[in-house]
Amino acid sequence: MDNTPEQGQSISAQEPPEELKWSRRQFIWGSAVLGFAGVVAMWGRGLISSAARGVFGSPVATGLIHVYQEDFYFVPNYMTWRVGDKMTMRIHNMSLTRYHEMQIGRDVSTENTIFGTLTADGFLKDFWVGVHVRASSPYKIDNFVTNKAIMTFEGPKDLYQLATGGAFSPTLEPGGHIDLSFTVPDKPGIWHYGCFVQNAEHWRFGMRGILNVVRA
Ligand SMILES: [Cu+2]
Repeated sequence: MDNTPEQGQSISAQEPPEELKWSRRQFIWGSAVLGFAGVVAMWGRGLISSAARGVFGSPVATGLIHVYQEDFYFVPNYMTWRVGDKMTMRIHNMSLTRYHEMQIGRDVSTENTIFGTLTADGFLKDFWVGVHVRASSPYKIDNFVTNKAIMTFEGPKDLYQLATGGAFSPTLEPGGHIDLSFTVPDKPGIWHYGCFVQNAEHWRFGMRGILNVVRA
């Protein structure tokens, strides 16, 4: 019985070493830090960022922004713009083989075919109507429908391959790009952007995005 602790000296009754004595406050702060680290780690995986985006919206894009067209998606596929911000949107067609366009609007047009009702050639409601847009740095433009935007063009106008019909939309050849400078109009709410090239196949393949326009 030599190993039995004497009364008053049992292990459980001993004071823990000083460094193990976490106060309640330390515990709460420690948990908060660990929780925050977890959130940051998950943010990297996009889980929290997409959840937060659903609640708070994506970070506001302003100044010079880049939109990349790929086969068949946009990067980014979600943007938030703030009314009154001055923006230059540089659209790049990154495809090596495909033409791509970018319309922004609401209400996709449809047509009835023997295959049923199909997406037609674009949006019925054009975001760019009445917006002052300055176009510049045109390169490898297939055609550019400006619809009812109020346009100014930098450089020789024939480089823009101006065309008519449908919503505002530059269509870029593979490797092409264009800059569009504008002040975000007071048209708040959710808008959509998309590419309707090849009988709207690109749109159906998922070449689309969401634009959230917020008031300052
Ligand atoms: Cu496309």
